[in-house]
Amino acid sequence: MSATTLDTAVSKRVDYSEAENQAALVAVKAHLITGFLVFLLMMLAGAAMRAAQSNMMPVEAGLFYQILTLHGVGVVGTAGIASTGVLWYFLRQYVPLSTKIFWLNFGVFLAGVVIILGSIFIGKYGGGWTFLYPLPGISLGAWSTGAAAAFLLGLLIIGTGFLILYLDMGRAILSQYGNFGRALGLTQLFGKEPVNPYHPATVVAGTMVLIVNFIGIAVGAVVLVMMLVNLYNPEFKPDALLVKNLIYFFGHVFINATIYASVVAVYELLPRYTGRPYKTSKVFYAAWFAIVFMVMAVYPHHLFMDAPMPMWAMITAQVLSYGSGIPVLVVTGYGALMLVYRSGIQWNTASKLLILSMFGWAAGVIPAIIDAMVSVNRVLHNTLWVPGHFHFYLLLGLLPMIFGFTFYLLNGKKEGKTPLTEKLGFYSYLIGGLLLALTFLGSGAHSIPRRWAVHMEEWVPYAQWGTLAATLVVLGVLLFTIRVLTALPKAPEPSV
Ligand code: HEM
Ligand SMILES: [Cu+2]
Repeated sequence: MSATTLDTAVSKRVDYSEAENQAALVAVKAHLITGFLVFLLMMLAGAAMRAAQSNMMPVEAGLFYQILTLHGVGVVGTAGIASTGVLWYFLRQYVPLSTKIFWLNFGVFLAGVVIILGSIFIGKYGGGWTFLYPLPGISLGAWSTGAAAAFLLGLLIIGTGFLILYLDMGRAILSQYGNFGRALGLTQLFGKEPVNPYHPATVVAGTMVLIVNFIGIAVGAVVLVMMLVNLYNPEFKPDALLVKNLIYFFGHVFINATIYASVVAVYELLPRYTGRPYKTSKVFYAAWFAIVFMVMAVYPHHLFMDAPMPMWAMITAQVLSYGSGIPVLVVTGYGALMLVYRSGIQWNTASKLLILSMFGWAAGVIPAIIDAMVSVNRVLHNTLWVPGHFHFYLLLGLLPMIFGFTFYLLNGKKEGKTPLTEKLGFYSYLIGGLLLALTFLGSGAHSIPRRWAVHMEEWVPYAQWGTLAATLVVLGVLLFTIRVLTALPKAPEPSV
């Protein structure tokens, strides 16, 4: 297919002025640069934890839990803001989005981050990013009620920013497509409209993300408020199991939505590197429709150890967990392979990262599915197997999508010579990322618990390998970040 048909094949686009496009580009770059800087810092925090567990660096236990809290909340929040940058950049080409509101969410996010940093470093809050009730309120003196409240408040503020952004996305999608069903491609799926293979995949993904994350964050806001009330009014005691359900519903949906938001980089960019359009189809719509429900229904896999949970919820979660992620993963992976197969794809840092993301996502789901079996979960729950599976698909699946998009903005489509910083960065990141995930999985297989500040003598070798892996990842991201800081701000917008 020639470039011109590829251009016209893309469904109708919103007309913005040149100034509007420039302003939007600046805002997207701000999201990405923030992403790189914070990811780098959080990875240093991760490396510090591994170094502490391997006795290479003395870290007092209380501080370890502050770092753990910082790392968890930091990477998840950054994944949220950076993946929003990716999705927003492409979605605004199809529906009229407000750059002001995009900035507003960014500003609110930073304000929330400052409050959370204060709670951790000044207030010494170390109750984990999952703020499990009643832990924030019973620190036994490690941190004050105010510190816990600041942490919860910071999260609440960040969530509010996202809700506002999603309202704008919802408004824009409705103004263009009339209802979310049409935007998701359901009218085509159910035969009410003829199938249009050029219905943008980004609109489908964006609508799915908007629906699930809006619900997820709203639930998060409810539980955060419940816990804030409890902190200052201890007679108000919410049901602990209910609170855990609400928290994990929110956390599970939020982190999953970052992948579903970032994957639009694959849909949008692989066609540009292979010269073939990405066509949507009934199978594609069906997969995304299914995932709207599945991503919300499987969260009880975080509660397999909670005996009072109703049996039906456990069984549903187990069965759906096998399949959750699979529909979109298969459709996306297969679609990506078909695009790449004998296409003479242009290899550069961006396309390499995007292909890596397909591998990392697919491979990382396997240990997750294993852990979603109740019988296996009894053994692996709370071991390092769990960080093993999620570091796998976050480091090698999610981040490569975000990084790949950044290098597309930075280098455009052209082949040219790849700078050494990018080449070295890529391999250091790849090897380090694999080793990091595998040492976590190996540790889990040997029943080494997660979230332990101090490791027993016989666990130390794993932590040492983990520290080496962390160093490689940090080095890779450092090289990437240097390249991004020096070249991204002035990079012109790539033409399609
Ligand atoms: C150099 C890169 C990284 C290193 C060395 C690293 C290391 C660690 C370590 C040591 C832990 C605690 C494990 C334990 O329970 O003992 C951890 C937890 C975690 N990491 Fe990372 N990590 C890295 C990157 C990332 C990234 C990029 C993400 C997400 C995008 C991420 C998400 C998480 C999450 C969600 C937790 C769980 C926190 C908790 O248990 O409360 N990590 N990481
Ligand atoms: Cu989950």
